[in-house]
Amino acid sequence: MASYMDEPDAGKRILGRCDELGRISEPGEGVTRLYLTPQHRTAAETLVRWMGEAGMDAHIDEVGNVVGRYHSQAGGGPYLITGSHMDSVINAGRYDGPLGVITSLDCVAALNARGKRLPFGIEVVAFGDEEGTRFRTTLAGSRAITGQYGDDLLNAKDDTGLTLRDALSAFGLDPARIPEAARDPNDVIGYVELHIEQGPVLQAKNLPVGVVTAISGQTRAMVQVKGSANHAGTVPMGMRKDPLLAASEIALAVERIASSHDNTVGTVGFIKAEPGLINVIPGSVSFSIDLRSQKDEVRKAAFAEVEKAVQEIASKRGVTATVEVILDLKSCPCAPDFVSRLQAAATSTGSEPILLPSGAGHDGMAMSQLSGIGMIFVRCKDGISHSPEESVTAGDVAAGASTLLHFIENFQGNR
Ligand code: HGY
Ligand code: MN
Ligand code: MN
Repeated sequence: MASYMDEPDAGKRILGRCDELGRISEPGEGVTRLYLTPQHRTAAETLVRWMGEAGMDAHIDEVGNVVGRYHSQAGGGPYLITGSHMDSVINAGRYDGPLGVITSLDCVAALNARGKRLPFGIEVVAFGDEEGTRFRTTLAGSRAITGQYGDDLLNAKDDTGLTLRDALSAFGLDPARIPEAARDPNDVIGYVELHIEQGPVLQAKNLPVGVVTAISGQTRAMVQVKGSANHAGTVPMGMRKDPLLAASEIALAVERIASSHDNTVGTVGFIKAEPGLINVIPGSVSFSIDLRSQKDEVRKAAFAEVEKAVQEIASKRGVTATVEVILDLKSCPCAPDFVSRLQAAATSTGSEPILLPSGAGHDGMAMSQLSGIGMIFVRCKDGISHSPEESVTAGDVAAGASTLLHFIENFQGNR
């Protein structure tokens, strides 16, 4: 039977496994593989198998991350951690997360095929919950590994009302043992992640890979607007207290405020009107706000403007509004020596070592609690992501893989 490494082209090997993993999904368009679901279980078991074939000791940890260790020459650690997330948004592409997991695994498989061990260990992690799609608990997998897991996560509920605590138990995990997932910082010498760019820069510059300088900070909030439900046919327009129109005006204010600040983006991605009937003026509306900026002080100032606009619009329209911040993540710089080593690695593989920030969030924001972090971006078609249209080429994936492998093989085991 052909073995994984029989295919000499790393790009083709990696894309083949991204396709295989991408087929482990709920039915529907694209990939939907949510945290602690049967699809998570099947994908995790597949990754454990692949890691074992690459010479790693692999297991599913206390929060459902898949962890594989390729021990050092002396056996054991300390470990350079690499990987990405295995969960997805709904109707996702095949590469947001899995490309980093499979490429990291491919690097280890290539070393293993050569019988090569390094002065340090390599730990490949497939984080079970980076997106937070099911429980709105983003970075939950990496926060367990860095010992930042709190009851705020365990009490989070999915759309059926099931708590994360109960979902972990149903998955066969014991919430009381979550602290065992935390790493000893002395055992970790760095974190490096390969990820699709999810933006247009590399394509515009016609480059296969780029090196990330920093990950933008993000504020996520849920807004509740309460008006008075009423008959759509009888209430004159001037006498309405319509929360949906207030929410619409607030969404436009988010757009205006974000557009007025450099390198800042604002999105209303979720909105729900209740009772949600064609002939009823809604009584209440809930919606999300996702605000990001490369500079934390800019993000906080912009969010304060949004909160002010929410109250001004609500009082003008005779409705009430509450804003609940559900996530506040500081921007996260990549370690300067990781950036320069990744630039050297990119150059060695024939790519120009371009630097660029990440507007998307990544597990590195949590992993930076343990050690320095670095990120490699791989060009994706038209920058599209969080969509079944996500697309990469085997050539660019091979360039990303050789950049990551060069970084790993030349990494000095200092912290
Ligand atoms: O939202 C993000 O930036 C990432 O996809 N979790
Ligand atoms: Mn994503
Ligand atoms: Mn991602």
